[in-house]
Amino acid sequence: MTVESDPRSIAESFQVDGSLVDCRPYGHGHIHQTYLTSFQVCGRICRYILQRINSSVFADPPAMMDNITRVTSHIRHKLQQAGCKDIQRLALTVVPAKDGLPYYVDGNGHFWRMYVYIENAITVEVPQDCSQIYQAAKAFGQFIRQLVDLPVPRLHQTIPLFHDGPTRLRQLKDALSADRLNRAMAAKEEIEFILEHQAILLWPADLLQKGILQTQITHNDTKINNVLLDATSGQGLCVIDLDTVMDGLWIYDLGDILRTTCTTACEDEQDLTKVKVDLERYRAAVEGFLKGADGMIDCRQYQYIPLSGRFMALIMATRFLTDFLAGDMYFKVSRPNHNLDRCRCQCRLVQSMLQHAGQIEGIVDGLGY
Ligand code: ADP
Ligand code: GN1
Ligand code: MG
Repeated sequence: MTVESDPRSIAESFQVDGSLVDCRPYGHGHIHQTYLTSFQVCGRICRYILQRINSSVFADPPAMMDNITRVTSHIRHKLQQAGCKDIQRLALTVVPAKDGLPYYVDGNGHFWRMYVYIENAITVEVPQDCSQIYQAAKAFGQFIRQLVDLPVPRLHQTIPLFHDGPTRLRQLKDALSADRLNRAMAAKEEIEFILEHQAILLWPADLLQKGILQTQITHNDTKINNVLLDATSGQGLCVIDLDTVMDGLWIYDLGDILRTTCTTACEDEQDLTKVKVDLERYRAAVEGFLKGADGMIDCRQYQYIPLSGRFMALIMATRFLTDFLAGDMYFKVSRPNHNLDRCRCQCRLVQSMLQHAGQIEGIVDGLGY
């Protein structure tokens, strides 16, 4: 039996000064094991985020860390050129391991990494108001703009076909035909809903193939808790969780921030009556993202904005359902049927987006282009 590595001793394998005084689980991410660590240095406390990388999800952690190192250096350089102050809080800083690599491999072959903890910042799971939504979406929009001139070579594809609708649909169908745990019965309505609405999943890949949409570097995981907001001013501070930064479509990034902010319900809300689009929230996400992207998105493509939210909500419904059927192997779960609840919630959100399609188009028409 393998003995799990103690995060406290792993923390000391990175280039940090001082002595470790605290190490505790942190955050609500679905993928990695995240810890907040505190070191005492000359009477002062310095904090760092330590993460055990989930290598079932990310097959090549060194390639992923290579992407992250390049992306964070590029952003830092741009901020320096623009004369920004407080750059340590505006871009993630990777702390190298003692051997100089941007990760550490423990005795069990697990990969770990460390970031400087950004102080006086918050992450929200459900935004309290439209201002938080606007600020978060603006930060994600700015992020894709900052990366438009990242020098070659292309970033590694850390998860191939990550947002490819046809692939996700096929994975669902495979899990459904295997139905290893006899769970399909419990998800009858959701399976029907996704299959009935599968055209929503196929649309982006089709537009990409026709050359109507082009790839650029995108974040690909722009849910609201992947951006830090300044605790004092409320402004968008720093985009985090850079594991999936790679070639993608802007509709993935706008779609995911829309999906996670256009309702007051959490992603795993069990009371489905709470899961509905709030049009003011929707508008705040669209306006923030376009403001941050600052002309990066051709206004002739604004017609795809309504599609973006529907696409990301349905692709997440599909992935949650696939994982439910496969036995909860991918997303962290904390209760029975957790992935099924998440799937239900996303299906309901798609339904509400479709019900409000006219008003959503009105928001897009009002953008003034
Ligand atoms: P996951 O991929 O599992 O979602 P994240 O990288 O998003 O992991 O980290 C989980 C949480 O930890 C984030 O939602 C955020 O609250 C917090 N976090 C991560 N990095 C930092 C950082 N550098 N400074 C402050 N908080 C952070
Ligand atoms: C995962 O890592 P985290 O929790 O920010 C997932 C996203 C999903 C999200 C749903 C690499 O994001 O794609 O949208 O859960 N990340 C990966 O909450 O699969
Ligand atoms: Mg995250």
